[in-house]
Amino acid sequence: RTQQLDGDQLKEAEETALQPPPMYKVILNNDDYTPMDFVVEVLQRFFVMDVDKATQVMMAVHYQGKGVCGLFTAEIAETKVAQVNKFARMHEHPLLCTMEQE
Ligand code: TYC
Repeated sequence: RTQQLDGDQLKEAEETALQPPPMYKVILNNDDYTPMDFVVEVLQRFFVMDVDKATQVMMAVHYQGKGVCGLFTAEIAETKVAQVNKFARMHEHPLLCTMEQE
């Protein structure tokens, strides 16, 4: 349903429309059990990294505890998190993917 806006509300809506959308970091978390090769495959499959880049990110997560896989709008970040966690569970690995606002 169309809503009537007064002058201030219109100005606010116009300003909001000009703002870039909030961005979310998709985070991969380290654990002691998920095989390194599986993490590399996940990064290639869901974050379109080549094997060298995926290996770099995987090792950074392994040594630092967590790492950023990419920066996305809310809906895309939520989809990536759900896809990675589903894929990990399907293969019975504890790999955990999360997101946080930038
Ligand atoms: N720490 C795991 C191992 O030694 C590898 C690993 C890396 C797991 C990154 C999760 O997000 C992760 N097999």
